[in-house]
Amino acid sequence: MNELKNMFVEKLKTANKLLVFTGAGISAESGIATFRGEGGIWEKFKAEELANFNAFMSNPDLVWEWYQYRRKIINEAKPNKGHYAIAEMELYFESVKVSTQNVDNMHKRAGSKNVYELHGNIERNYCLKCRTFYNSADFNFEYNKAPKCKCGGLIRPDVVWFGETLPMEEFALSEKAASNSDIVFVVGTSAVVYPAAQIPISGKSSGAYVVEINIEETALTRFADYSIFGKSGEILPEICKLSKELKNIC
Ligand code: BJW
Ligand code: ZN
Repeated sequence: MNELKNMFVEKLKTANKLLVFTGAGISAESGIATFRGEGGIWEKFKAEELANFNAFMSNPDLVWEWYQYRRKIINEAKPNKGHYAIAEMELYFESVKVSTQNVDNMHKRAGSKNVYELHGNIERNYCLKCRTFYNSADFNFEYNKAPKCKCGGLIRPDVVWFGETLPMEEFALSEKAASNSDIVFVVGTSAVVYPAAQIPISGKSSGAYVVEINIEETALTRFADYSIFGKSGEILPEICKLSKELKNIC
């Protein structure tokens, strides 16, 4: 165990480029529920019922209400120590990129500069018919009625549902960052949803050292070079502090 820790410290000391790949668990300590597992939002709602296009077309108001409910929680939430630690790491490394499956904006709000949003952003919406974009903050959308565009088309959240393709550029840049990184941190994700879960694996195949931070074992654990079990809001600030010491930045 100590050998693994020593190896991690050595890797951190010499690393220049980092990719931090995140999932819902990093925002759990901000009070935003995860998708799966205990306390997950999908204990109450089935994923298939809500996060896919057919569900939206057959019951747009129900799916819309689910997003409005989550938007309210996200808007009232604040980034936590884990998000801030990632943003601070930019001071200690040549490059720190964040590839997130989350739609909650927390990394940008914490100050991270290079954020790739793989599954969209809950603040944005667009019209299915004419593709006009609508930011939730600029419109007083109803809570439980899916809104219509001025052209008459239905407005949907700009997020990636099951069966839909990920934004090509964000995915390609994440894959590139994974392959170019010295360390890929994988934080708070069950790593079961593809193709996003492919990103740390691509990093590993290109020689990156993969460090997982999670409260429990995941589908990624067997690929990780080093797993740290604990809350990301506690572990990431420790790694950030250690990085500062190792890089001799006072
Ligand atoms: C902590 C913590 C703390 C808690 N500290 N840790 C069969 C096999 C393989 C693939 C497929 C298959 N059948 C279908 C597919 C494809 C499908 C897929 O992967 N399905 C699997 C579930 C089986 N993928 C897709 O459909 C994707 N598109 C695609 O493949 O396109 C190609 C294609 C096109 C057309 C036809 C066919 C193929 C799209 C996937 C989109 C996922 N969208 C969602 C919703 C986004 C919008 C929204 O937010 O509403 O994205 S689903 C949901 O899961 C969300 C998340 O980003 C994503 C991942 O979840 P995440 O982040 O890992 O969260 P959790 O809850 O799972 O885990 C939380 C973790 O945190 C846990 O490990 C905890 O322990 C930990 N934790 N507290 C640290 N304090
Ligand atoms: Zn329209």
